[in-house]
Amino acid sequence: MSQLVVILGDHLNTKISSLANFNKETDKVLMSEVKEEATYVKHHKKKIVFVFSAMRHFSNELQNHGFATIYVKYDAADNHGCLFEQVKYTCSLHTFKSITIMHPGEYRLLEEVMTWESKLNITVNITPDNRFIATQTFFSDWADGRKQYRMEFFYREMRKQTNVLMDDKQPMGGKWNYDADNRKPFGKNPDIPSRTLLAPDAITNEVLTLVETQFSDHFGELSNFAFATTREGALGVLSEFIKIRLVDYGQYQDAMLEGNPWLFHSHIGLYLNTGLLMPYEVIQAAEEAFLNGHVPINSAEGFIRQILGWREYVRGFYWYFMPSLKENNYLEAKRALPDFYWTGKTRMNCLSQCVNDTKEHAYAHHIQRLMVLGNFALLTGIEPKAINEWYLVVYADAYEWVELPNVSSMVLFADAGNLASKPYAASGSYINKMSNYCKSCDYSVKEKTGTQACPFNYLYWHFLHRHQDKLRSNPRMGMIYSTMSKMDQTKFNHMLDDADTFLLKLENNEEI
Ligand code: FAD
Ligand code: DLZ
Ligand code: SF4
Repeated sequence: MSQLVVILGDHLNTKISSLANFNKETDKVLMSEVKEEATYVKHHKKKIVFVFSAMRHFSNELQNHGFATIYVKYDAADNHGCLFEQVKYTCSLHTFKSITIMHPGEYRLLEEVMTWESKLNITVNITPDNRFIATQTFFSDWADGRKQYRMEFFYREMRKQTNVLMDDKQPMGGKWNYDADNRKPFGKNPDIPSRTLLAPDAITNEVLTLVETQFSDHFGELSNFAFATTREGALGVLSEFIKIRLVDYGQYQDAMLEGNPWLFHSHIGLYLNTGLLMPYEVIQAAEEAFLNGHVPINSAEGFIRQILGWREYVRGFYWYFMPSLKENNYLEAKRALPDFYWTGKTRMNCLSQCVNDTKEHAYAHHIQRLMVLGNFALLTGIEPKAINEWYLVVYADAYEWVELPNVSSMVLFADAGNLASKPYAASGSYINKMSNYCKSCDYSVKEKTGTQACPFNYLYWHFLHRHQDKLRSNPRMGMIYSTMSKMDQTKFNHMLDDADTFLLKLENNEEI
């Protein structure tokens, strides 16, 4: 009697825990491209191409390694449209003693998988998700009893546990964090290396045609698809990043540039989140580059912190706080999502640039997501469910376990500070300092009031003013509220009026 190992579209690695006890004589793998997973939100077209093509390549790799694999294409006659029906159908054709599946990345799917045993009357083994370094128990042991759950302290524990960038028990270089060196904007005509571009092969071309026809109403552009779709390709992207861009990753981590979202970032989030790359091998590559003297400590540490710190932390945070995490709305935000998040049509150049990058590439880097697109959602009070869904749709690396903590807890402060010590709210001057967007904007970042003034300027004060009951007592907000209380009242009221006018325009779907 054999087992059926169900492999999900984001579990694409031969080292996944569900394959650990696979018997090549008796067992079978099932992978299926199903409508339910491709449309539970209307994912960006490029994300679907990436996932389906990577699934097809991985299934071929498994077969080449002697794993008997049943692969169900999206347009196959026996495609049942959802994972459960596909598993049920497969079980009706073969005799399996048990089903094995690695712990799904999203809560909704875990809940669903947990019903299979009783519905199918067969043992279902859920094996631990080993695409992460920390277990869920490690996170909950760390989190239990804490009043605050700051990433920085979790990250230090992870550094100690893994001995990464450690000199005995001390952090290499003497500091845990080199962020102070990592806030440099670009000068004029910066020399930016090109990102790694991979031409689609025959498998990807077939999927491109499928997505073009079956998902034509989804967001995003399909042209110039250049993501890796195999582990080998993803390792190539990683290696080019370590060789060419990591050296400047640190200093330009927060910088933004019109027409180029890629910059010195690694562009590997989608590969980590589908298993094509594993986090520890990425961290080791960056640590080695530092130890060999190829990159400075601020770049190596800054990059490693994103993966060993933030990525591990948000995944632990998600499972620790779900399902209530999804319901948080501390600031009682209820605005509908403005149309420009889909169309890019707004006179606010920073927003238009970031939406257009997203539409074209299914990618925008962290500061674009946080300090432009997120900042606008925070300041204008967009309803958490609407903006969460947008983020889950538009990025090729988006899965709820990582998207939800970043959007609800980091961007929207919807959990009243479990993740962030204060809201990441900023006026136009931050965007102007870190980008060249303002140079070609219809609005003037220097003006605080009036029809030409940058909307971020008055929206920022409107936000602080309308939420003062909830935010004033926050120790990290004391200085800004003290500045607010010393402001010229006439000018301040003018800003509030301008913000009200702007919000009304937004409400009426007028162009902003
Ligand atoms: P790099 O800047 O090169 O960073 C390296 C890696 O570190 C990333 O690939 C990622 O795996 C990890 N990382 C960095 N920051 C974070 C973070 N805050 N949380 C978790 N991992 C992190 N990341 C996703 O993987 N999926 C998402 O859906 C997602 N949604 C986000 C939404 C918002 C509002 C914000 C502010 C951030 C979001 N992030 C998300 C985190 C981050 O923006 C992306 O991981 C990053 O931009 C991916 O590009 P990169 O691979 O070039 O990253
Ligand atoms: C993202 C995705 C997409 C677009 N399609 C599929 C699919 O057809 N079949 C599948 O097994 N997985 C897919 N995935 C990945 C799942 O949505 C993912 O496993 C869950 O969101 C949990 O992280
Ligand atoms: Fe954005 Fe304001 Fe700068 Fe325009 S002026 S690009 S709206 S920050």
